[in-house]
Amino acid sequence: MDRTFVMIKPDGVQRGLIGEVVSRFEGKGLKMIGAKLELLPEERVVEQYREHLGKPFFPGLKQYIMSGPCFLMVWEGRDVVPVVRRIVGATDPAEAEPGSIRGDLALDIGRNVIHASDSPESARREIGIHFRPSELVGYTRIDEAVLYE
Ligand code: D4T
Repeated sequence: MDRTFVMIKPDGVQRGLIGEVVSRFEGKGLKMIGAKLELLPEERVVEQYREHLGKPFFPGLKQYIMSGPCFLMVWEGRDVVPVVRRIVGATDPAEAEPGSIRGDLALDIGRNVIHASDSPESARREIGIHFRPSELVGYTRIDEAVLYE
């Protein structure tokens, strides 16, 4: 099964949206195999967003991500990377479709509630930045027998 990395950013945690976000992924049939609430150290924020180093929004982004706890998760399921990106919605909440997390729950690109990996390669890299293998739990969900053909 494919895996992806998802992170509820400090605005989402502060606004009490952890449960709402988790329940959307659970309802879809995806399986959570790792989760933790953490204040991220600077090195991991820089590693996470290394493609944006040097961009004008990077200092503000780093400060915001480090401003409070983030809720980090790993989710598993068929085609989980694109499936989760669609549930999350466009980066700019003003463009995000209603029904998506950002479309329903955010207004500002700089406070867009959630991050999700944009490719299987990014997912592998980001899971490796934030989780040790021992923090990921392999198990069978009771509904898996009816979720997939
Ligand atoms: P993340 O990585 O947070 O899930 O966002 P996306 O994958 O959807 O979008 P991204 O990598 O292009 O942007 C990373 C992060 O930077 C913030 N940002 C982005 C910002 O504050 N101003 C901007 O102009 C852009 C492009 C939002 C998400």
